[in-house]
Amino acid sequence: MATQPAEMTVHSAQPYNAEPARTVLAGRDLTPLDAFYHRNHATEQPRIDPATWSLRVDGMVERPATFSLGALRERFAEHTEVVTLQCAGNRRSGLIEVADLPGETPWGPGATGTARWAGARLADVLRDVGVDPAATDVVLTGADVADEPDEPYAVSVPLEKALASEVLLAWSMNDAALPAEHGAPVRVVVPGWIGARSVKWLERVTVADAPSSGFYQAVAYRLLPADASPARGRGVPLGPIAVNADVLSPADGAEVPAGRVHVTGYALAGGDRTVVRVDVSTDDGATWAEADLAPQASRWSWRHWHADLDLPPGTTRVVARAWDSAAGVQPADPAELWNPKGYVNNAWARVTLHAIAAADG
Ligand SMILES: Nc1nc2c(c(=O)[nH]1)N[C@H]1C(S)=C(S)[C@@H](COP(=O)(O)O)O[C@H]1N2
Ligand SMILES: [Mo]
Repeated sequence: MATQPAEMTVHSAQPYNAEPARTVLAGRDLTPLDAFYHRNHATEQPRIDPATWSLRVDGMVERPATFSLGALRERFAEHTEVVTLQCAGNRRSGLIEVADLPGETPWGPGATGTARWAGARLADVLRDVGVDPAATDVVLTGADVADEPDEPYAVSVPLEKALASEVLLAWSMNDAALPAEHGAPVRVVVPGWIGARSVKWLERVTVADAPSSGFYQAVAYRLLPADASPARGRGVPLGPIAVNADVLSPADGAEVPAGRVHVTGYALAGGDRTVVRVDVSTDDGATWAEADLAPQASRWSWRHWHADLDLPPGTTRVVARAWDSAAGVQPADPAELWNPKGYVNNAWARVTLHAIAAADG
């Protein structure tokens, strides 16, 4: 079926940061490649020739090794996981309404998407080279270098997560070769964790006894108290995603016929939790109704929901919140979670709908 390429909201061309409209994400377990958000830090996307690319695995390992793409694919079994990626900055625009966040990309609801990823398990590669028992972290380094700071994109994950069977070195996305802009030839996919840990254009895996000292681990992607300013080592590094949800259809501000309105959205539990309930409200949370949940496509994916609401003519704000399997629920107010880098806005989802009474006669 030929479809038009999805229209993206481009926040910046270089680095390329873009997100789809929320309605494009609605009702699909897998996000089409042309509607998958892009989040980059470097001005230029690195140009990598897969024929000469190699992955270096070093640090606290018994047998440091270098794998060509062919060697990686031949030596390690391919595994598939359906995983939702979500940028820590998703929904930042809701925090900017509370207080400005100069210099931070004003992401709407679309800095998230779900794909079927296939590749080698990072655990299999690490076991192959032999991990030193004193190691605690795994540093993942990409090929791209931003203007400021002038260092490659590198972050780390704790060894325990790196060894979990769901963490992939992916070369395929939605049954196609991984697109260059999503990190080809090989990217990391760290299910349940903020998108920043899923390093694209992977070049090096370094086993270590400390987290990465790089900018994106030690300064950025950390949760700070509201009155703190970012500094090396301040705040806590963001790892597992917090429970979140959004309304995906109708669009925010849409005009709909008054009466029964079909509202749909997604919920994402984050970490290794699952979505257990989604509530919707048309009176700002005074009363709630339970939404119907679609199956969760995988432990690592979002779960779509829908509800039929009876809307009177006029303007109604539809509110939604999700609960996860650890009894976590979204907070009501973005002001409660405002933080100086504008991360993890998981306040209740809110869209405004204008219901139009049917014309008589
Ligand atoms: N090498 C590299 N990996 C990266 C990034 C980057 O800028 N460079 N951005 C990270 C962030 S913040 C996110 S949210 C995801 C976005 O992945 P996507 O562009 O494929 O959607 O990639 C992560 N991996
Ligand atoms: Mo991100």
